[in-house]
Amino acid sequence: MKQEILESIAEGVIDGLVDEVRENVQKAIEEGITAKEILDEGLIAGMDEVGVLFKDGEMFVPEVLVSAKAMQAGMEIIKPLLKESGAKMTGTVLTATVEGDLHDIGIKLVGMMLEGAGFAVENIGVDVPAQVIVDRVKELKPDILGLSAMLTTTMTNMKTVIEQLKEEGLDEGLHVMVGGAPTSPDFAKKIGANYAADANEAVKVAKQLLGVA
Ligand code: B1M
Repeated sequence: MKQEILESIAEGVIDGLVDEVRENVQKAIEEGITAKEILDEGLIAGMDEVGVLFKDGEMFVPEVLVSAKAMQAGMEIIKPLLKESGAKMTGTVLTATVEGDLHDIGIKLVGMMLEGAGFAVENIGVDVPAQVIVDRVKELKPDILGLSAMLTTTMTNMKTVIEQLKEEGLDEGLHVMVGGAPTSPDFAKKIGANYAADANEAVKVAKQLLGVA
């Protein structure tokens, strides 16, 4: 019974069935399944599979977004229970689209996939000035800072953020991950960051950085 419910949650996430995931998560709680089990063996298991299907070209961006919505619907129900039980998230990630850049579909997808993998994610929006990002890093103390840029004219602002983090001594113990169409592994290396090509790779890189791969 327990396995059956968890599998139907995972399948609901893969198929993007928001209401069904919500109902099955509620049912799982009533059956005494812990929030951590629902997260790991239901919601994250489903998103893991979505990641594989996305990578293999068997799922596309709109479908991934619907799956992420279903996953988030389940997350909303278990979040308070997870807090109560003190279950540890995989890590904390702060994300932003750098100054001058209004593109956010990609970084939101990255955030959703990271949440699906058990990371706590805070997105502070688009067109975010370096100082605002640095100030939020200071307050939140995330494990990873994820920066996105979709324009060749804004990708240089990623370097500004990293320089400012260094100036304020906030780079110690903080991993910076960058991505977005104009960025590349070479560019990331040059500015002292880690690179991920897409949402799926972002999860892989984030896990590697925190040693939870
Ligand atoms: Co704009 N745009 N856009 N745009 N737009 C591009 C990026 C462009 C390539 C289109 C083109 O000309 N072929 C081009 C950039 C050219 C360049 O600089 N080399 C461009 C341009 C020029 C512009 C404007 C300047 C147009 C104008 O006004 N003249 C303008 C700029 C506004 C600004 O930002 N200041 C502009 C505006 C817009 C809209 C507002 C209309 C809209 C954005 C809506 C929104 O995001 N809310 C828009 C869109 C939709 C696009 C395209 C068509 C699609 C982008 C997208 O959402 N893709 C885009 C062309 C294209 O890419 N085909 C284009 C889907 C998304 C899931 O993929 O964003 O690549 P993507 O994200 C991926 C990866 O990149 C990666 O993972 C994601 C998921 O797999 N990734 C990360 C992203 N961030 C990451 C961070 C990570 C790791 C991975 O770690 C932290």
